[in-house]
Amino acid sequence: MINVHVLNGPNLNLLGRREPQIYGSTTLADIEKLVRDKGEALGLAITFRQSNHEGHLVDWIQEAGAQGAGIVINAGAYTHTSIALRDAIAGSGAPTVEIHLSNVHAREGFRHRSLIAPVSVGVICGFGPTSYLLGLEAVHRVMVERARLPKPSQH
Ligand code: CA2
Repeated sequence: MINVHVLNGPNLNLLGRREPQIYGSTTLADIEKLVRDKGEALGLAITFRQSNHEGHLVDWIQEAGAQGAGIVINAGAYTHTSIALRDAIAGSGAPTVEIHLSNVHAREGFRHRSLIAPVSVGVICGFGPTSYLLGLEAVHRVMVERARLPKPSQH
């Protein structure tokens, strides 16, 4: 069975309770339910986590890599600052899709740069909670495709 870890960074625990004009009224628990339903439809095993602490996210990325799992990550503000997350994703070998609720490119300049995008398979942003479902579908497709391709020879 394909495993996907859906990881959420700082302040995403506040979703639906503050700043609804930017992030909407859906809570992280609502998003988890949507992700679990979509995961079931795709036949995926889902691990869904949130932390405000960078090191927890690093540990979870390493764990996903060790399990051969894929990652869908909304790293929140760490997206724009964290070399540690970038190194963890690169080192994990886990196919990773970066996602955001908001269209970060339509917002402040400091949100236009992502340190994790260059080590991710791709980026999805601007679709609200649907970004999570698109991210899940994308990582699923990448993992199915990679499993189908012959392994590169060692020579
Ligand atoms: O759009 C996204 O998903 C973001 O990752 C959200 C982050 C932001 O720093 C990124 O630039 C884009 C912020 C998450 C904070 O969420 C809150 C929710 C409610 C109230 C306050 C913060």
